[in-house]
Amino acid sequence: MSCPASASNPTTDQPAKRPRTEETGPIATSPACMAAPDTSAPRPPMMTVPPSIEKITLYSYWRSSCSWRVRMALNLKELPYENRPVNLILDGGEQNKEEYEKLNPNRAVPTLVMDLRRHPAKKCGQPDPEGPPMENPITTLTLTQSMAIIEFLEDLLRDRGVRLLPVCPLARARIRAMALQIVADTQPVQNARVIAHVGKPVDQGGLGGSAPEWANKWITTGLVALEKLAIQHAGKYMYGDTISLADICLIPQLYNARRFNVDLSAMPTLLRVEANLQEIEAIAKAHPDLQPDAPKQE
Ligand SMILES: N[C@@H](CCC(=O)N[C@@H](CS)C(=O)NCC(=O)O)C(=O)O
Repeated sequence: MSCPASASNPTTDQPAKRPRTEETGPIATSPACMAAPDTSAPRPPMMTVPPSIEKITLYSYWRSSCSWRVRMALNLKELPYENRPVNLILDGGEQNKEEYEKLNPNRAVPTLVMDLRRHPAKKCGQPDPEGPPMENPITTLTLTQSMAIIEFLEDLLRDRGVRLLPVCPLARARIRAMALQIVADTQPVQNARVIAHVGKPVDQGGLGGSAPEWANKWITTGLVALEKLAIQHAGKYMYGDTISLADICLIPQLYNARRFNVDLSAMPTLLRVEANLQEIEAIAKAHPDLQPDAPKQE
C-alpha cells in the first residue's frame, strides 16, 4: 500500500505546523459530527454552525502517565484547560470514590470534561429564523481513556496546533502501532492497581510477588519491542521528523521505566527521540514535577 505522501518518506506525510493567531475567546470547532445534538426536526448540515469550546477540565494525577499524555496533547493543540487533581494514593485513592466513578467508571485518570457552546443555525450567513430554539446552548461532554480523548481532540481540531496523526493511512497505522505498544501492551500491566495486586501478600488476596520486578520485566519487554519499531520509523521523533501520538506515549513510559530501574542502554533510539521531544515547550511543561498537585520540592 502506498500513500499519496509516500510512506517511504515518513517526514513528508503531514504538513508543517500551521501558524495560528492568538485566540482568547471560545475555540471554534469544525466537524459536522459535533453539530448541535438537536432532537427536533432533522436539518440540513450546512445550516448548522459548529459548536465552540467554552471550557476544558482535565481530571488528572501529576505522576499518571495516561494523564500526562493528555496534558501533552492539550498543550500541543494549544488548548487551555483547568487541571483538577485526583489523588490516586490518599485514603485508598480519590479515583475509587463514588463521585469520581460517576465520571469515569474505570476509576482511573484521566477524565476530560468539555463544555461546548452551540450556536444558532445560520442561513446565508444570517441567523436562521426557522432554526431550533436554543434554550441551553452549553453541552457538557465527559470523555475517558487517554487515547480516545487525544484522538477526539485531534479529530475536532485537526488544524489547530500540532497535528498528532497524519493523513496517510499507512503512516497512521505505523504511529498507532507504536503508541499501542505502550498504551495497550506495556502501561496496563504496570498500572498502579495491577502492581499493587502483584505485590500484595497471598493471605490478603494478592499474588505475593515482587511488584518492582514485575514492573521492570514488563516495561523492559514492551520497550525492547518499541525500540525495534523506532529503529524502522524514527527520525527526529518516533515517526519521521514530525511529532505524533507515538511521541506522546513514549515520554511517560520512559519516566516509568526509570522509576522501576529498567536498563535503557539498549534503547538508544528511544532515548534520542526523548531528548529531542524534551526541547519542545508544550511537552516540557506537561512534566509531572510541574503540575499543581506534585509534591513540593524542598
Ligand atoms: N487505558 C486507560 C488507563 C487509565 C489508567 O490506568 N490510569 C492510571 C494512571 S496512568 C490510573 O488512574 N490508575 C489508578 C489505579 O490503578 O487505581 C487510559 O489510557 O486512560
